[in-house]
Amino acid sequence: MNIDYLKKQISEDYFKLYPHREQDFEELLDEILKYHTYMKDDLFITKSPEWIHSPNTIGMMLYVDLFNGDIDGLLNKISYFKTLNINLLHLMPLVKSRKGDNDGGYAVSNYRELNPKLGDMNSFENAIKVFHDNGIRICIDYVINHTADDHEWAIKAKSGDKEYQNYYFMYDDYTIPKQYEAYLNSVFPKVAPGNYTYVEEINKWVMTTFYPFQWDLNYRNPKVFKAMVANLLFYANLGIDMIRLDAIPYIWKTLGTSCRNLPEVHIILRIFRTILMEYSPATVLLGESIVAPEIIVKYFGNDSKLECDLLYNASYMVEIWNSLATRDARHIQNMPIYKGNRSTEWINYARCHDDIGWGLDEINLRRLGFDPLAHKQFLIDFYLGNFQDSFSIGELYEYDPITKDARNSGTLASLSGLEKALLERDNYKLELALKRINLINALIIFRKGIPMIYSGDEIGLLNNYDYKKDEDKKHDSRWLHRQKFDWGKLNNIDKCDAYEYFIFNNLKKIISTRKEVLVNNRIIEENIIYSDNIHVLIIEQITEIDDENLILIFNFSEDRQIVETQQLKRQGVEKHMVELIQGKELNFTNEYIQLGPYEFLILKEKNSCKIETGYI
Ligand code: OTU
Repeated sequence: MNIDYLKKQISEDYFKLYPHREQDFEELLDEILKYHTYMKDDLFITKSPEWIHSPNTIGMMLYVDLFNGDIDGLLNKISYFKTLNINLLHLMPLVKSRKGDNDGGYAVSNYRELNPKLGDMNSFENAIKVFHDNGIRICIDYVINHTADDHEWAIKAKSGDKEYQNYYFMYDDYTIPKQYEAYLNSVFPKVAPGNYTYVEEINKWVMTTFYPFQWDLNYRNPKVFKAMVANLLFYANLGIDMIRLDAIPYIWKTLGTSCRNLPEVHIILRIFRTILMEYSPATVLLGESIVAPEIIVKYFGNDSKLECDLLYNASYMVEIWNSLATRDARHIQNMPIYKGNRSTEWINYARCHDDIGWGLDEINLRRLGFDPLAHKQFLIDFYLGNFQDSFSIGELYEYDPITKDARNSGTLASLSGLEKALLERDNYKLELALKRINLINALIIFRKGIPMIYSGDEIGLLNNYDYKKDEDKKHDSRWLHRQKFDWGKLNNIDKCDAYEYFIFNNLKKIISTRKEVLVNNRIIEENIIYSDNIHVLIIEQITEIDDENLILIFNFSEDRQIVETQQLKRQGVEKHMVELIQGKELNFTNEYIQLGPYEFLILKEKNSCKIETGYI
């Protein structure tokens, strides 16, 4: 690491945030040097972040305790990950969090101690090595917007220590908080309305954008910035490959603004990125910003000023659910394909530990003739299961009885119709639900980017209603889809009449096909191919190797669909192709391509096709 070079790289940005704080800047650089001396040489499986572009990289996110008890339990399941070809694990918050409600671990009491139920830092560090030896990379959360109210800094602040009170936003009365509130929305309007909490012990108002026990950190204080950089380097030193920065849009606050997505956030991310690039180039940053599509993409930065290496493709996720409810693929089709710069990738996912918020592109909706408000209401009702003929069973999250606004909770399987089909003992609906799940998996695994599977979805776990009995969880319907992994169900993946068999083995096949077909190759660009059929999405994937391009076709409806080959030919697709999952051939001399309910086709030109195809 060349500290003088780094200094040159970050100084301009640093002084934008902290004008005239030369002393603090020197302290930051000293801190970076200090951490560097602790760094072990053999930590990283690769020294470059290139692995994020490899089509081989397939992720799974899970809560360590819910998955298999603790870190040792996780290590025992390495062969399970290998069966599915999973080689990137996002371990949900695993550092110490407050007792009682802790927002699923997102209220951190100590960034450097493991949740004692899971193990300790030493065993975790060893586990990372074992995972690396097995070719599995590790991602963990870094909750940077707030700490828990029992973090050491918060405790010191509560004891009256002015230095630590300045780590947060604290006011003696409600005057300034009120001025802030005039411009702010609530993130959790139902369970945690407002952005400030009165803390009796110190008779002060504390900024708490999320839950009242999550205290917002004050990045205007260079000491906070330095401490948070130090934690970042601590994680890099552990050998963590990917650091998920939680809730990035919120980290900088300015009175009189929405306190979301402010320019200073980008500066902070740029500095984080630049430090890591020099400090440990193989460690990548995944930014979590679930906001409007055109705002999300800005967190990639640009070619000269990189920010996050990876971002959640939240817009794609929402468009998948939207197109499934409407059976109208135009929504996804018209979604702008935001290109990050060369060194970035999207994380493609269908479900995660959070709710689905319906942040659709309003201009696109209007263009298609939908009223955005009414349409959002339709989606909320549809995935709740209230809408007539909806296949879904879910719950509302953060329902506002006045505006009727809400988000939706539920597992991939339940939102896709599996729970309803089983309840109604309807084999036809069951068949459709399974096909829908399969389609969703193909949509996230075949697109450019890193697919991230939410643990449990690979065996079709249904909604779990037990959280309603838990005092600390019952107010938060996201627990509907956060449940213990059901290892008993895994026995069913070998029984060919079980739905777990269908879901698991098809997913496995989709993943292995992606790996085989893109071996030594990578997708560099995606283009939409238009047809008259609004239920069908067609994507052309241009790959690095000429003549190895792919055509993906997805039917979003439960009806048979037809695409005229003439329309594809007009857009340059004129080949004798092979479908890679099923093995069938498609000859474009036929007038039509026919698609069954929710069928998808992964097509490659026949002549270039060397891989073995065939159904599971
Ligand atoms: C994240 O989500 C986490 O994923 C949640 O599980 C946490 O509760 C939360 O942060 C607080 O730590 O509002 O509904 O734009 O959307 O950060 C989920 C980003 C959330 C926010 C996101 C947040």
